[in-house]
Amino acid sequence: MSTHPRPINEALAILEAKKRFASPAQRLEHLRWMMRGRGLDDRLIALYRSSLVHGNVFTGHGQEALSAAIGMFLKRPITGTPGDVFAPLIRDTAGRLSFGESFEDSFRTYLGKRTGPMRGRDGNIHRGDPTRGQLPMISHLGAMVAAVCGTLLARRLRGEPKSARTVGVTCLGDGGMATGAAHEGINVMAVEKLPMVLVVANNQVSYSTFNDRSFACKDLVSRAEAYGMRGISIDGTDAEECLWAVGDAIARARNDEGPQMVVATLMRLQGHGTHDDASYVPADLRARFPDCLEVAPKKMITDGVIDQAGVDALWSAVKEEITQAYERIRNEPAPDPNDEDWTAWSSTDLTAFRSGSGNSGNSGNSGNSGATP
Ligand SMILES: Cc1ncc(C[n+]2csc(CCOP(=O)(O)OP(=O)(O)O)c2C)c(N)n1
Ligand SMILES: [Mg+2]
Repeated sequence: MSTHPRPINEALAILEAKKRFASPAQRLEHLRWMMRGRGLDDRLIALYRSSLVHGNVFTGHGQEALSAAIGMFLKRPITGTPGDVFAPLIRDTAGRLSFGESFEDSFRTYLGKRTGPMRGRDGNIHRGDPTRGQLPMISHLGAMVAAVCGTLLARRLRGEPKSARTVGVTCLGDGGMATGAAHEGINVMAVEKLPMVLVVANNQVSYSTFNDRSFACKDLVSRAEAYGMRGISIDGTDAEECLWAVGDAIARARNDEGPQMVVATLMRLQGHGTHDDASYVPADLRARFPDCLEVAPKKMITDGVIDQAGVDALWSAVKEEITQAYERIRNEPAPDPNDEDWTAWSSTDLTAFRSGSGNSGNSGNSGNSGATP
């Protein structure tokens, strides 16, 4: 059920979007990505409780339907073409997977393996791989809007042809929508008419701050018009609705219909992170929101898309995939300081400049020795 009543022309557009983006086959694929996201999050929590994870674990429980849909409609880069750009947030386990991140690379990062995309050097949730179109998260609170805008603007300035139009997507929470960084980024996105989609997950809480202390408008989607972009408000617990709304928004952005905002109403089903038991969330608020991973299979069974045995088989297959991925990487090596080429600066030239030596400052494999100011 949507939070906004829809006029007849919008209702017709929805029927069309359902056909294009929420076919039975797409709903099945979507369910699988949702399960993969939930399955990986649950496994990461178990590893965290076994003290095997470096850092904290933040999960996307309750947001899988929204997040999984994103990667399904983005084009992954293939050799010679850049592909779309996705800047996921801490709740986007499902979307990261559906956009092509492997279980192995997730596990590698959480376990601090040198074989992972961040080479065991960075916080687990800040992982990314720009060569695959996935930007490493700078912050959950608005910074990624500008990062995606910058990527798309750079492509425009380099003369990206319309026939090869790439799209950028990032996400924001209800709390993130109140930051200055988010406002600046969204304004650039609108003013520059970038082929970009902002997916807002209003999960009712910003850590322990509830909606009534985060914003005063009725629905965050009303901001879309103020910025000058198309916006749609959806029920983020309804998988089918997430599928067609996200698919449609990405297609419109790709089709030069300008920037898009999708605001999904849902509930964060766990604490802010594994360290937080969310005991401050009132039971009546929690009770208003179903779990998308319980609703979706039921609705798909009613619609004749799958039966219960099929749902059970999907869960077993997903859990097995995750176990096998973990087994494949669990004994991979951690970083070895003797083999690392750490410097305090990202550019060795800058290191030389700062150290005053004036020539190559990279000391090869000897860590920071001699280069640290
Ligand atoms: C400037 C800043 N302040 C505070 C934090 C800590 N922090 C990280 S996420 C978060 C809450 C974000 O809420 P919301 O945007 O609604 O996203 P959600 O966690 O609900 O997905 C806070 C307070 C931070 N990372 N940066
Ligand atoms: Mg929130």
